[in-house]
Amino acid sequence: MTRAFVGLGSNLGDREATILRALARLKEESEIRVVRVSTLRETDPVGYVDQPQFLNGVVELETELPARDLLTRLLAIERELGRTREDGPPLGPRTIDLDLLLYGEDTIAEAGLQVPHPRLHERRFVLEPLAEVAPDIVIPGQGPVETLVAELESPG
Ligand code: PH2
Ligand code: MG
Ligand code: MG
Repeated sequence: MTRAFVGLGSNLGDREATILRALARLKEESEIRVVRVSTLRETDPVGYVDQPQFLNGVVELETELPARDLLTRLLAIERELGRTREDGPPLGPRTIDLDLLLYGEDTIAEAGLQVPHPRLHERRFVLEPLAEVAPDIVIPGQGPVETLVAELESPG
């Protein structure tokens, strides 16, 4: 069993309903256990700022799946819930974004699969909900999540 964390994000359509559907779909997967879900919070868009406010959160999972297979499930759920990648800027609006943030203590750098998520340590919209569900967590190569939250300066 591996403890994994997934970032939840939406800024198109009924954001909360879509995130709740994504969580329901994760619970249906027999190799995935949903352990804990953070509160969902309204956040200002980061990176590409000319887009609607996001709803963001983090879910803690336990899974038997290898990281690559977990990622494949996440991308399939994104597609099921109407996510398309063809149109719009890379950091632009999305109905649902499920980002694999952490997979146990593993560091993975493969095509399409980077764990810890490469921008996790600098994003308030990820670090705060992550610290809420797992205040004890240490991010490989970065340090304790509580320290990273304390070091955040600008919003986002
Ligand atoms: N996701 C992005 C880009 N910018 N900003 C916020 N507030 N929340 C996000 O989830 C987000 C973002 C790319 O995935
Ligand atoms: Mg993503
Ligand atoms: Mg993302």
